[in-house]
Amino acid sequence: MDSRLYVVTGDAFLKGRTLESVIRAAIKGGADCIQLREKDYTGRQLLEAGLLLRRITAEAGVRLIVNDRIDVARAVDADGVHLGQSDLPLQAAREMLAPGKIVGISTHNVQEAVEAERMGADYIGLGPMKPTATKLDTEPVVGPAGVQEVRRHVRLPIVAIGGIKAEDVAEIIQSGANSVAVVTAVIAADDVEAAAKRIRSIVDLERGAR
Ligand code: TZP
Ligand code: MG
Repeated sequence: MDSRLYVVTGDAFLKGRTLESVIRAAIKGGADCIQLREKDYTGRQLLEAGLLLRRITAEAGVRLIVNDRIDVARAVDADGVHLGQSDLPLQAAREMLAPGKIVGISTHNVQEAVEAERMGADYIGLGPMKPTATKLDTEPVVGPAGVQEVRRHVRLPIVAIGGIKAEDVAEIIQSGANSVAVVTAVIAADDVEAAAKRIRSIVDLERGAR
C-alpha cells in the first residue's frame, strides 16, 4: 500500500471547522490516504464520520483506512484498517475483511516490523519519530535512525508517524520511509491545503531523489 502523505483525523484540532472541509483541503493539498482515528467516538459517531469520509475520499480517488474498528471499516466500505499491537491480530482482520483490503500495523522496533511483514501486513506504521502531544501513550522515540534500521529488515512500505512537521520530512524519507503520517501538521494548520501541499512536495522530491 504505497502512500505519500497519510493524514490521520483528530477532531480536537479542527478549530471549529468541519471535518469535511478540513479533509477536502488536505486532499486538495496532496493527502493520498486518510485514516479515521477518533478514540473517543461512539460506534455511531464513527459510522457517521466514516460514511462522510468514504464519500469524499471515493470522489477524490484517495484511500480510507479506519483505526482499530474492523466493523466500522466494513460498514463504510473503507479500503482497510489500521491495527495496533494490542488490537485484534492481523489474521483475525484478514478473516473479517474482503480480499484485497488493506491491513496496516503499528510498529515501534525491528522485531514488531519483521513480525508484521511475516504475518502479511500491507504496510507498517513506525514511530514515534519525535515526541508528540497528540498521542499520550507513545512508545520511546524511534526517529529517522529507527527508520533506517527497520528499512534494513523489511521490504514493506514504511509509514513514519509521530510528531512529524514539514521540516522533518526530508530526513525521514531519506532514511527509507515511503510516506509520512501526520495529525496536527495538517489538521491543526491554519491553511490546511498549504500545509499538506508543502509536506507532499517534500515527500515527492525526496522519493524522486532515491
Ligand atoms: N501514533 C503514533 S504517534 C501518533 C499516532 C496516532 C500521533 C501523531 O500525531 P502528530 O500530531 O502528527 O504528532
Ligand atoms: Mg489501535
